[in-house]
Amino acid sequence: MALTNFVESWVDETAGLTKPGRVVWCDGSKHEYDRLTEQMLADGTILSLNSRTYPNCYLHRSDPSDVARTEQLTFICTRSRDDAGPTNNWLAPADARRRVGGLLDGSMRGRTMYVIPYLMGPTGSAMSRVGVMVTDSAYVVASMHMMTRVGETVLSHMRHGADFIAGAHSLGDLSPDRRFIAHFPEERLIWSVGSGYGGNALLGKKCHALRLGSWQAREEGWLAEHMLILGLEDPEGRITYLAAAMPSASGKTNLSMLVSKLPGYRVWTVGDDIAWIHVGPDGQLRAINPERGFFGVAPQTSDQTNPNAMAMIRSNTIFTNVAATPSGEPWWEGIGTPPPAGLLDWQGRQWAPGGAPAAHPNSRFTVPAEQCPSIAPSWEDPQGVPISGFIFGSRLARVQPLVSEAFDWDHGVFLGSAMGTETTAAITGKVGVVRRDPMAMLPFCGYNMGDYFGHWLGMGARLRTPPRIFRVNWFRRDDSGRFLWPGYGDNVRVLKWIVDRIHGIADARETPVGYVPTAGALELDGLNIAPDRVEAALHVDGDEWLESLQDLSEFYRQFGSRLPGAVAEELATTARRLTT
Ligand code: OXD
Ligand code: MN
Repeated sequence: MALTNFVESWVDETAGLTKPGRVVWCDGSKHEYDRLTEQMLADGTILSLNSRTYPNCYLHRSDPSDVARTEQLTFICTRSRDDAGPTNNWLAPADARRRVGGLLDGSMRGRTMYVIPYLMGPTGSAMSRVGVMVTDSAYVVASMHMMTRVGETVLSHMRHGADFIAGAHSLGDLSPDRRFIAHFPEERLIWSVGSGYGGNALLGKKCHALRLGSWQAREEGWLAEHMLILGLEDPEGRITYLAAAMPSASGKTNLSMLVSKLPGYRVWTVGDDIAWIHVGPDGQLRAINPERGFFGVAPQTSDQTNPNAMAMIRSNTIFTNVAATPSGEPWWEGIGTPPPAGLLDWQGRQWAPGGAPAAHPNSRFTVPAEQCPSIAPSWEDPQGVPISGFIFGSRLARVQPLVSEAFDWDHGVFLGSAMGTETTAAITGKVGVVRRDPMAMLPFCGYNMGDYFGHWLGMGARLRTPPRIFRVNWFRRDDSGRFLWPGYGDNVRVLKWIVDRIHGIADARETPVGYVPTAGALELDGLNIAPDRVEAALHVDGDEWLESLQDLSEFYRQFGSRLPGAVAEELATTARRLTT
């Protein structure tokens, strides 16, 4: 297939800027992947793991200063600052071109520039979108092979010659002082320099599928969300699909691959991180997973918390920043086996108990989705899967009950916009601080978040039957700091209530913040939990809520006139319900 002129001329222009020693077009083949791994083994970018117990698995140790997304160095570069909105870092496009362009200028001298044509979404789907990325990192190319569909043939999905997101990535000198991740939504362009780490460097993921994706979704009338997609199969064999937004490192991967503790129920995985959701011709929402692999957080992944993930990462996996045992196996905190003598930490140093964690808290595995034992047969359906419910989940010790259901679409959008969460290791900064993270999109919404709430409200109006919207919080604690709910495989009990509500067969009581399960409505058979703990997990505390609404109205204030009236109205109504 002939390449479009637009793609060729953008690649030429970028090579003119970065001045690589040579240019290689990637075809996405196994042969190419094998060649890249050989080369990376030879130059030390990756190390082999135990080829008997972890065949075709490798360990990559990143630069120690390059271990997480760097939100403070991530910019949305729109002509008008207001279009990026108060929750994004903003640079004027001309300034960004000067500053980031200065770093990209000659950054690939003596290096290979790989050109990666890639597809986000299943082959043959009208919902899939094309990207063309260049990079000087072989590790990024190998990771893109797993996370996206790579090869020139994907260009046939373009609707016209310029219908692609262009992304230039260079490792630069890896210095955090010369690191930028700049998005130019008006030009459908991403420039990333100075980091080789996942979300900063695998441009298909957060930069394309979420930041530019959300911009494009608003223009074209769909949703690009930080959501897993799962199907819950019930004992009658019916599968109900749900999409769930949760902040980074808050258990999305575990939930999407959950092994049910309830007989007769089964979770099917469609995606673990991102959902692109369109309105079908019949007024039904349909979702695809734009990714092709999983880039999951390793620590605390075990046979107890996520047996499916443990099974899928036994082959063809790249581990990043995990610890390594003397027999060449990956190890991390919470893997379920004690640290063996002779363990090497994530930087390759001898590890001793009592010190810093052996694996970096944000260490990862990158693996093809098809290796997941619970992957849904429908996961690559070009039509997507029908979405019957949305879940917004956050990590909060207080306030938010285990599960609640919104009164209607607008109330659900309000509850999503009100999400607060305790921060985790997936971003650089403080861990465990509560921050507002509407719909888990704070770091990923590529435009003014006030407009984003408006876009959500507008989508509801286009739907024949808008999906029900739920809030969940697996992380509520008692006064002594112990989790009230066991979580993991037992979360299927909450999913069952959600699906039963959707099908009109589960009981709920009304509270000022939504419907919560009545005593007895959650299936607790086989779970050894005191009734007062379940009650505490479901409790709605008026004072805690009023306090949190105060903080929320502060958060909303920054959006000024871009905050939709309906959202402000929901806040006022909730406060009224809580005080009367
Ligand atoms: C991720 C993240 O890597 O959200 O998925 O940080
Ligand atoms: Mn994520």
